[in-house]
Amino acid sequence: MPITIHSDPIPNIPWQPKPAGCPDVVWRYDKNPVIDRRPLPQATGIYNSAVVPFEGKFVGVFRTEYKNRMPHLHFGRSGDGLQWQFDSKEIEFQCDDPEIKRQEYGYDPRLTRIGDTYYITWCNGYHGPTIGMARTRDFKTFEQLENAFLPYNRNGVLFPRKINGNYAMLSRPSDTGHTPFGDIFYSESPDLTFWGKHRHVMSKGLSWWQDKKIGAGPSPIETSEGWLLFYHGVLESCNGFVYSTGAALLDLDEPWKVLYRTNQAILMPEAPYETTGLVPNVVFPATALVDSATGRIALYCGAADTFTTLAFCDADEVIAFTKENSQV
Ligand code: BMA
Repeated sequence: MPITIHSDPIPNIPWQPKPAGCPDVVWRYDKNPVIDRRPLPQATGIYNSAVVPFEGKFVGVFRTEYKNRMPHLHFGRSGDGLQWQFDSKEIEFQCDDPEIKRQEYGYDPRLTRIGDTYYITWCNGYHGPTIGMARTRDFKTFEQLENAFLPYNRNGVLFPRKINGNYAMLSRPSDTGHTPFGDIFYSESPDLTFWGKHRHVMSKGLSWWQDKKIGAGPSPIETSEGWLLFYHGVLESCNGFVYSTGAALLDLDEPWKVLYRTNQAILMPEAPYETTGLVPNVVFPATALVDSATGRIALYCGAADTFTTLAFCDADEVIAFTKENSQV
């Protein structure tokens, strides 16, 4: 039975076919990095960022790291998803409540469209990292909402539709530091303010590439085979953490049930821009654009906490690979 993908087509999705002889299910853009070092005068790099199609072009919310090494969220736009222009000032969120607006830093944004509204979730500094939320319809004004969870939490990722009548989000409870642990959990909310019905989705472990911690990547993609989730898995070596990418399929109605999960990384730090940078050996998927008409998927990844890169895969192939090479 052919796989169906429940989202809009993106006819101008950035894309390159798989190179002949490539043995992998995910392959890299041959002109990486898409966003190089020093993309703004005050920035060391832009990485781990969120892109969506908008009015026939592309826009995004970008983790922009300044020379004091503090991360801020900047807006950017692109005609083709490859050449980007960034606002030089960080996004100014609208909110009357100073307690909500408090943002010591913001990083690792994700963008999720639900209906005609685009939601940003990010790691928000509120007495430690937690999940910040904002929404926009036009990418001109951004309304900040309540932080979703108590500190400490990271990798908050919304599902692109309500589930069981509620908004749904994955997240990864953490600590204030570099968190030497971490599993993915699921939560629901009727109103994006009060979150509950917390469920465990999946744990770190099973094999070494994801032995230290895991975290959701881009918003899950709704397919006839389940929610396709790309996630990062972290190994701790004698030289520090190594961030790779895996894939999983979650049950459509009860997404805390994992149907399949890759028993190996489908993308690991190998290219020079992934192994060399401010934090070596990091490939961190934060956006998955999918063209439902062709099954083409473009993954925007942060690389070495310095660059933004593109990798590609095909929905049919990555789903088949996940099923055939699964360990749950
Ligand atoms: C995590 C986050 C990510 C980063 C990674 C590797 O804790 O800060 O944004 O890519 O570490 O440094």
